[in-house]
Amino acid sequence: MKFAHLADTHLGYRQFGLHDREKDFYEVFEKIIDKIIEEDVDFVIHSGDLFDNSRPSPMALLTFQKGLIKLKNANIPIYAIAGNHDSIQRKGTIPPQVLFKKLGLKVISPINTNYMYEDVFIAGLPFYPSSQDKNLKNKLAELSKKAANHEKSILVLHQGIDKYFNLQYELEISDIPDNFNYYAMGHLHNYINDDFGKGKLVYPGSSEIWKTTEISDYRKNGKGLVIIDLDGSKPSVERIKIDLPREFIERSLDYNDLTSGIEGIKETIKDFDKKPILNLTVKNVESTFDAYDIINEELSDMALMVRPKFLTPDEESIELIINQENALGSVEVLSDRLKIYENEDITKFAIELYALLSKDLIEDSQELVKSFFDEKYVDSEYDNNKEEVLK
Ligand SMILES: [Mn+2]
Repeated sequence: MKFAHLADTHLGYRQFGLHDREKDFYEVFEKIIDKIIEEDVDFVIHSGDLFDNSRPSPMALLTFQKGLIKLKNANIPIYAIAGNHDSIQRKGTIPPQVLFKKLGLKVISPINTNYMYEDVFIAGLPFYPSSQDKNLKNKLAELSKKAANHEKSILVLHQGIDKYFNLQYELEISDIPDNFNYYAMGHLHNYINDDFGKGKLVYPGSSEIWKTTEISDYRKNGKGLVIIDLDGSKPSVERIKIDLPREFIERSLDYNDLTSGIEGIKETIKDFDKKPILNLTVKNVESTFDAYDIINEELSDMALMVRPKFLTPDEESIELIINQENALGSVEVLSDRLKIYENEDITKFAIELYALLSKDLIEDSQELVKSFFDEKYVDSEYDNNKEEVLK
């Protein structure tokens, strides 16, 4: 028996505000679906962050709907959980995944934690924030008990684990029940394939470069999905790389020899099908104005976006300031962006948090976040009545 595992497809994400980047994410998703069908798997697992946010655009929803229908026509069921991006961690809210239940999507939720595919027990939970870690651990213990009755079992989660994710995590590796055969993880955008419990623990990673910090893992492991064969005594995992529609080029240039640096880049990218994103670091800069103009003039037609960073001869970074007179201060920008929530409490909270973080007052910031959360969101009964609405 074979199944495909993917996660963090972030449909609807518009990187750098570019519509072309949004389309890249759709294109990769379509390629993944075609690959899954070609591989003729028995079923599919999506481990969260299917969509980039909890209110996806019609185009993001439609892209998923198309993929889901293709899978359905190929007789391949798909199981999915909500991640931190495509859900709101608040009582009474539902993730967009539930829209597709009638089209056959098997949503794994606190209400419906487990399914059977023939003799395989498939269980999981949506993303739980760290404020809910007790709740999460109790639920994991329940699922572990149920899994004990089955020879083959899969646990689906969208969480950070300390072993792989030491900055922000909700679970330590020892919190994870060890009696499942396969751990279908989501959340970490890099590729991880580890031994754990009775089998394998895998983060397939994001399907596209969601953040430029993912580029080094992408060079090493590619982006894509995994196909798991459950037939042996231990599951075997095959990494399937999916070509990304567009290249990210990272180059260092010397201000004193910009011309030859630029020529080198032009030579590299001249035959690309799609315009690349250029991440450039320009060293020994004397005038950002000058450097910015030259780079833009020479490269902007050949690139989807040029993202330059400027360093002085002492390696200090220089802020590029455009049109200073009309520029908004950071607090104004913040409150402007938060207007969409139409909620003064949120704006006030964000500005206070910004002020604390700007002064590196980490503990005060954590305190502020915690009290805001406790005050606004009821902790108990967190996952009761999610989805009740749609029953
Ligand atoms: Mn994600």
